[in-house]
Amino acid sequence: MVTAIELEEALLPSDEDVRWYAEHGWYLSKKLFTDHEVDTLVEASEAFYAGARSRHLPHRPPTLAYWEPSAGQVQRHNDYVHYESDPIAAILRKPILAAVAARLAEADEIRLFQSTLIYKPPVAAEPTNLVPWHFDRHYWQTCTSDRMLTAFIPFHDCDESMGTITMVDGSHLWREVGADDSTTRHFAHRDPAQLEQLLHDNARHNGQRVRKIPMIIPKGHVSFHHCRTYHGSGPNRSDRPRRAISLHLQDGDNQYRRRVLNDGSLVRYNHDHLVRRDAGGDPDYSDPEFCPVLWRTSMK
Ligand SMILES: O=C(O)CCC(=O)C(=O)O
Ligand SMILES: [Fe+2]
Repeated sequence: MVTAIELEEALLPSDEDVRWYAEHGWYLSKKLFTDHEVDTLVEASEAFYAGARSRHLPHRPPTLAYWEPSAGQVQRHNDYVHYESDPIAAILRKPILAAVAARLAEADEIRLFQSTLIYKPPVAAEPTNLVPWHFDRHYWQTCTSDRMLTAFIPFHDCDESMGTITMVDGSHLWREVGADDSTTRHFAHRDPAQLEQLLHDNARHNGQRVRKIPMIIPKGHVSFHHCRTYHGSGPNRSDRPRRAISLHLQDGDNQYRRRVLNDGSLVRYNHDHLVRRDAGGDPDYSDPEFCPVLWRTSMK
């Protein structure tokens, strides 16, 4: 008889999958969530959009993404959804998800870093639905770790017609050119054409061409990407909303670091306005209220 533990182990990336991720910078998981769990995410997100909160953020940090109904039919982003919605957090905390991340990142511990609830309305020409090329490490310059990664969790089968997440294969291994302080700004505040150009400049600098891989993600499966993998996504040309959560994850070693821009100003991530301080007075990225531990290998 197959035990529950063996079943779950079969969902983990194999050694070959881990090597694949190291080489390509992305990985499509097996079915980690049941249909029921995914359907619960749809219901809980609709409740969230209608105003349901388990608790509110104590205050809104300056660059918080926070869609509200008054913004209308644009792409919706809501950060800290794991903090504000217990029904959603309960599913995001499913151990197998972070166990997969731990294997990929080759880390003993995985903590939640951020979660963003995302909704692309089914409007083919909606400009805000486009996610320009970027990599997540740019937003996390106050982090010490280069092993952070993101789990992209759609709430349904997700393909190109819905504007699924698209990876630039192997780009996490590139050396970056043209990086300046503007890379710390979120893609929603930058010019997409300029970002497309920057992607191609980077490929050329590394003697590579841009290979775009749209992730075809069946319901319950999860797409993972390394924090230096370029990715983006296109319009939602389907007749249904594209619903997802981007779950950003940190390895146990990640910590805050001071990062000063050329003009002398300090880079600040939204956590820096919310989390507790460590012994040295710096933001503590292991504050269990905002950045709970999701997996420790010793928990196995
Ligand atoms: O919504 C998308 O297609 C991209 C989301 C994203 O940038 C991420 O998961 O890091
Ligand atoms: Fe991203």
